[in-house]
Amino acid sequence: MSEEVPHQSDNNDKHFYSVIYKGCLQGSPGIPGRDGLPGAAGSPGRDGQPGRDGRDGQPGPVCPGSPVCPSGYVKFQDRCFKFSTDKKTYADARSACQAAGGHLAMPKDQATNNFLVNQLTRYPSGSNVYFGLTDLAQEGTFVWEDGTPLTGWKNWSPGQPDDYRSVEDCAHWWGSYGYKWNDRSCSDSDYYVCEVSAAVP
Ligand SMILES: [Ca+2]
Ligand SMILES: [Ca+2]
Repeated sequence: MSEEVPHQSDNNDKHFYSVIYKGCLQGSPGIPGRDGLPGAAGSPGRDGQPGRDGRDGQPGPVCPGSPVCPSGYVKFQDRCFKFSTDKKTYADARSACQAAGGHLAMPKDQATNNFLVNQLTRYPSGSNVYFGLTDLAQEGTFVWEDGTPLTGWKNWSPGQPDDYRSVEDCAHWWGSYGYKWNDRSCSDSDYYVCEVSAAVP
């Protein structure tokens, strides 16, 4: 049996050796730690400068223009019509249209006739308006200004043409009868409508 007695010298020994180690011995460097985790993304940078404009493209193919009418004419399909502001006899009206490079209007079909008749409201109510159709060459045989006979669509007023008093050879839109057609004395002065073809400029 022994009493446990504090070893006074133990602490002194430890202190002694620790002094020796501190002063003379040094351990090897530790192993570097592992890389840290990536940091958070930074703020976006500022916008760059705009790029330069690209070069112009090649010109497209040249398309043919659509036909147009001379000044003062109204267009219907590929034809141009001019409504007179004066009154002339049929012969003088015909000459005026020819001098302008055309002829008196030829409403050979219902669509053309309707288009023109709808424009006649520009004239005083009940006006008569010449177009290009006569039986001057042979009584009873109506021929268009271009020499073709009237064989197709027609729009005579009932009872017309009647060659009234044997002097009526020139056709006109009859204002007193809804602008249906009538034959009339060619020496009467009336409004008239000229026609030219639309042309590609
Ligand atoms: Ca006649
Ligand atoms: Ca008549």
